[in-house]
Amino acid sequence: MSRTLDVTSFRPDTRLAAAGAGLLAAGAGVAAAAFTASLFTGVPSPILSVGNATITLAPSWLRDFAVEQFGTADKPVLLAGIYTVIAAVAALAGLLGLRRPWLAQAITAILGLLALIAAATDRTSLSSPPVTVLPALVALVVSLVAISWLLSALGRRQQAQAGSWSEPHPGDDVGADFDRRKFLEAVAVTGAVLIAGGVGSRLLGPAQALASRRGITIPAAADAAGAVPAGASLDVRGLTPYLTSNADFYRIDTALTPPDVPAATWSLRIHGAVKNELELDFFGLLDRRLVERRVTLTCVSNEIGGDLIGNATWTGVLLADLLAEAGVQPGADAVLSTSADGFTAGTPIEALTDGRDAMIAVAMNGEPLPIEHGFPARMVVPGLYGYVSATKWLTDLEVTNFSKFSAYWTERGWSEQAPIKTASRIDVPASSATVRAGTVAVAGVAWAQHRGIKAVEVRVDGGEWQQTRLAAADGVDTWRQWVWEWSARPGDHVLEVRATDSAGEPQVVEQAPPRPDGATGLHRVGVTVT
Ligand SMILES: Nc1nc2c(c(=O)[nH]1)N[C@H]1C(S)=C(S)[C@@H](COP(=O)(O)O)O[C@H]1N2
Ligand SMILES: [Mo]
Repeated sequence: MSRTLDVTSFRPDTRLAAAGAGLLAAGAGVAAAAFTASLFTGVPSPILSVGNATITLAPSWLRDFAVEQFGTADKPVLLAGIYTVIAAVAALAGLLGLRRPWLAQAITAILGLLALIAAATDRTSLSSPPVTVLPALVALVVSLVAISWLLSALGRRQQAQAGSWSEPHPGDDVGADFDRRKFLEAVAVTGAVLIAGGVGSRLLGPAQALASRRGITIPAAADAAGAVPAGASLDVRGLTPYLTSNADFYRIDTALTPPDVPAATWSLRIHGAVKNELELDFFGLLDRRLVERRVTLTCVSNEIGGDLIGNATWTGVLLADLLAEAGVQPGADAVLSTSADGFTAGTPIEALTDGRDAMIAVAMNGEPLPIEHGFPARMVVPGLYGYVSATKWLTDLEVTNFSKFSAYWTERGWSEQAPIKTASRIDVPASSATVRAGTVAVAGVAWAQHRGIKAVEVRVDGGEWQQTRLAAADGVDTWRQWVWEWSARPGDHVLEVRATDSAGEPQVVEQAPPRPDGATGLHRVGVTVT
């Protein structure tokens, strides 16, 4: 180190204060930038942009190494690394600034410019250039002003009249009698910016996914679902609507609060037994061929007659397309999906590639996925219970074998594989209802996803099975409404329903609880006719 940059002659506490000033200035810049970013929708903080740039620029061996070493923690590790490098450079800048304030400013400016470039080239940003680079600009300005101010208060003795500084002589410990009051003032203000920015962005932080969601427009699907067939919806009071609104859709997951995953930071890795590993970001996913399909989801925990079932229009990318691109190696029989909150599901590759519309969904009923239904992306697989297929907040797909893992619910005593069982439900009359004698509409829904419903029958008091009238079919992946006109005579009666799938297989009559692979039995409703 040249003599003029030699800072070793300063007292340790002066050097500590200088390094601290560098750290504080950088911290204030980073915090103010994070706060600025959180004010906008889908604008990553400069730290995230630098992370994204690092991932883009890193040689593949390094990426592979990181993933191997840290697995799903690779991103936190990367961010920690970025913070560490910035802290080290900032502390050094502060130290060097004791002798050469312009050098500290130059180093700060270079850091800021790198952040600007990373932000400007960050394709995960939902916003356009002026807003995208605004946080980095804030980081640059705040840290530059802060370091200048802190060093001016610390590094040199102030000339009484001019307020300009004398060039120190090498070896002077100018810090020995620095303007302590001025320095503490600068520390207090910079510290306040750091704390306010940090707290502010934290407060807005949990809403990041919500803010990000508001900024997203899902492109029209190249392969649209088309209109619901006329007659798929029956006009019966009290009958469950054919399409379930997002607000009414059942929700099942292990998350106390849904993971907060803004689209800008989301990525999906498709790896394992594949020829070409894929890494997708949200916008890359939207750029692909989107399909739109109506699919009825069902929870394995749904009791006979229960309501853990809903029918929505999903938009997404076919898993078959993605797996074809990745190139599944022969012998693999499962895809292990993992969510941002660590939930896992194992799905047979067969169900993802046999021509059914298994997809990574990004929209539900024409809107970006609601946060609690998996924003930004989830799996939807027609015909399989949710716990083995419908992973929300999806982040990772590993092509593998069932023999090599045990998914979340499988570990807890549920079956490894779980196709949805044919089932039916009576919606009206409601259980224990009292109805007037005469013609009574008995109606409900029946489902056998990916096989389709061929018939629904009803019987009264254990009598003859009566054919009901089915609503128009809307493919095989959705439930089907049915109605039967009952000539109800006074008294207490028991109504029962049974469905038959399109292969002619009737639903299982024998009662069984949901565990381990779905309930069986007939839905029975007792009514009083007066
Ligand atoms: N990340 C995550 N995804 C999940 C779950 C979960 O606990 N965590 N539960 C699954 C289960 S059991 C079901 S039935 C469906 C329910 O999806 P929904 O909440 O959108 O109706 O999500 C599936 N996906
Ligand atoms: Mo479920």
